[in-house]
Amino acid sequence: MSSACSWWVYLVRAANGALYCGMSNDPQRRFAQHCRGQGARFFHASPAQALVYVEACADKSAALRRERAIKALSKAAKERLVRDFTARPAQDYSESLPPPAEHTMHELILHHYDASPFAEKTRLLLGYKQLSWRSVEIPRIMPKPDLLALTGGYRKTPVLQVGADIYCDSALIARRLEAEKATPALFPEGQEFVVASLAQWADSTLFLLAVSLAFQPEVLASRLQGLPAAAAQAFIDDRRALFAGGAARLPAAEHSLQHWPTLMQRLELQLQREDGEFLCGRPSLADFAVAHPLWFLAGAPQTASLLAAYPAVNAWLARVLAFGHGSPRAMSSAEALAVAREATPAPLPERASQWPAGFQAGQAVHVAACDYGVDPVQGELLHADDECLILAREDDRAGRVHVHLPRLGFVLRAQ
Ligand SMILES: N[C@@H](CCC(=O)N[C@@H](CS)C(=O)NCC(=O)O)C(=O)O
Repeated sequence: MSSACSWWVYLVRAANGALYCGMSNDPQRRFAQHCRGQGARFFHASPAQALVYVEACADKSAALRRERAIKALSKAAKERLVRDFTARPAQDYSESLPPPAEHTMHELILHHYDASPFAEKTRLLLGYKQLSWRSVEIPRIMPKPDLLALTGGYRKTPVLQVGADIYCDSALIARRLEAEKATPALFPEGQEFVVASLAQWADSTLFLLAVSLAFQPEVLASRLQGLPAAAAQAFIDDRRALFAGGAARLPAAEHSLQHWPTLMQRLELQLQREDGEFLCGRPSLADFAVAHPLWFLAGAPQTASLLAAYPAVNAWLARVLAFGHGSPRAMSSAEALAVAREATPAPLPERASQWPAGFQAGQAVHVAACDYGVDPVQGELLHADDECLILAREDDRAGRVHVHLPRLGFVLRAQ
């Protein structure tokens, strides 16, 4: 076996004695991730303890076949593999491991501003997971030259940066944070679809309803009170432009005012149940997604009254907000650009690529949100799987970056 080979199957022993089989182009890094509870739910039941078997494969598809074959073996046959492997002379054992790849741990950098509901959702996710992060304040309206140097065109708030990897949209950021730290989970096992779908509904329907209530002319006027007239007008013009060209429409305030109590009453009834501490029993992404539009309305006296009649909703909202924001430390946008420039994008995910029909690796593409803020990101398509697209792009100020965008709610087009 030669260490020049780039794909491996491996077995990891969990603390309870069970064996986990996986494949990777860097089994030691993979093992380190498993030790942090990442990369396989298997280790949520019992933590990873030792990398006990590695086998070199000719290429990725050979590794996939071998992984399937090993997974199909009986426990006794897997134990035999481990015994024979570890019984080999020590030198042989270490020679068969690939050289450890160089991986730098980068800080989580959130580009956001205080008043943004989606930023508040993301700050609470960071608090829920008790993560440390760097906070870069971005402008509320265009232009956002430093942010766009990283994203290549995506302008919405927030954006997460990890070294030279840029994550657009809070739904994808949630998945990145789950990969960063598996517990406490945002997608509790067995509830992944329900949680993601409820969050998607809240991030779209419920959020737009809340915005239409907060942007009623007299409410908006008092929200913008204190701003010079020109700045208030610039904000209004910016938000009008934000919705140009996208599929989303703000509901008329007249409709939202009539629909709002029905939704609040449903939420109230669900939360009044004895076990109604959180929407799906234990905390999940759904709580944070439903909470941020309510936080937005609660933040202004003219709209806070829309929540007043729902005591269980208020108690639940206080519980969600009590997760706090984790440990942020300010960073300037210039520093964040320097981090991107000096970093190398992380290796691409090992998950098999799911290319959308008609697209392939290396193609020049652009990707844009479908709903609003549809400014496209252009780049070279590197990876596509069920949840995300990754584009590579070069920027004069940010260097080579990988921009990660969600599949859902975004459209990919050939350039
Ligand atoms: N689907 C996006 C929506 C983000 C969004 O709409 N953010 C608002 C602020 S809460 C925004 O970008 N407004 C315009 C801006 O900040 O420039 C996500 O989940 O991140």
